[in-house]
Amino acid sequence: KNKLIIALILGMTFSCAQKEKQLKQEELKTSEEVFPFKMPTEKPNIPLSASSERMFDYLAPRAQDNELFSQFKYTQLKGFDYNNGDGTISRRDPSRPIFVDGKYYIWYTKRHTEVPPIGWNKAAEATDVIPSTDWDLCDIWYATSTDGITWQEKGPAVTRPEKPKSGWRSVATPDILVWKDKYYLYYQAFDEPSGLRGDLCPVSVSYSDSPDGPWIHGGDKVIPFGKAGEWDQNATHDPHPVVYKGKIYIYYKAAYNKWPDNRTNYAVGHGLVIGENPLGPFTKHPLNPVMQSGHETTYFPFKGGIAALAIKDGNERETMQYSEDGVNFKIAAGLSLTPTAAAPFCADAFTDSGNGRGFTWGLSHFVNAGTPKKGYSIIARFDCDLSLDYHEPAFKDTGV
Ligand code: AAL
Repeated sequence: KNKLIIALILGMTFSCAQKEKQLKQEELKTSEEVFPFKMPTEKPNIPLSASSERMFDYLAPRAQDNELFSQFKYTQLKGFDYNNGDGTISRRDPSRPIFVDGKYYIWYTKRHTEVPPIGWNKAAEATDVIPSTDWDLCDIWYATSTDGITWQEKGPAVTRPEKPKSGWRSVATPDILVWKDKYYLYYQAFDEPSGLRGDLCPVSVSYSDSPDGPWIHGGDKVIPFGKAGEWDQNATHDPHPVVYKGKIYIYYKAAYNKWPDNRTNYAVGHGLVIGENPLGPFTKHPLNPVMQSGHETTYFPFKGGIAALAIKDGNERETMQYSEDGVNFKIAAGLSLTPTAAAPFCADAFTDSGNGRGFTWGLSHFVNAGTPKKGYSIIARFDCDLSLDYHEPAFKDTGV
């Protein structure tokens, strides 16, 4: 009888062990089937590593299926003269192109000075004709193009007003808004050389009935500084308007502890102001900063929400982010060789379609195209595949 019981116990133990082994093998088999031969589109119900788990947080687990992933290709523009690269002419921080009557229009920071910038650390030596940085002593110029590659520089759009009006030292970093058949240029207005307290500057606005101007001054400090001690207490930069949910959303940048303070605590955040009149007033979003990484602002309608390209600064630099509400952004894709100060051509940036389609090209800038002593910037075109309507496999990460 005892022998029988022992045999039974042994038998049961053996079959349990067998079952466990079989289960483990099945698990393994399932996991092997799922990775890496066939990437699932939805999270499989099996134990996953942290990285595998995370993949399903993106718009698609495979980068090449992710509509907010792309690679970037750059093309030199034709039609801009740079004085043989001697550093006396610079173009940077382009606006997003808009298409009006068969032509693309862009606005940008243009510096044409007798000498190249002497550097922000020597800003005290800057004069009325010697620029400290690349964006000191600048005006806002515009150019048109029929193909986005060859541009015709048309002339100044907004120039520096006389001293002591806001922007007398430099007007720079413009972006455009089209609202109720009128055009609005938002830009930074400097009252001191950059590198001193010049960078602690606010945003001004000018408007026109035509993209060819003339431009009428519409106001200063339209994105007011935060109160003392707040993250945007002394700078509102890179204004970037989008029309969303019937309102004007302007994203902007502020750098914590930028010049002339020491830069050990330097960090960049982006805020959002919302309004219904392009000349203001605008209300700051209570959750500002809405973005804690990135440098120059690039935001665009995508599906029902807003997507953003975060470059250069912060833990999440070189990422594409997406928010369903224009406020709460999450990483949608990691990117590389991202366009600096990117200004995409989005046909729906101001149409409030509720179904943003993305873009396939835009403009960006490259800084210090010259030697450090002849520093200047150039505007270049980038092409990519961030459009829901047009896909070019060459830009996707094919792994080839
Ligand atoms: C840029 C922008 C702003 C800064 C400076 C000129 O690329 O972030 O415009 O003030 O650098």
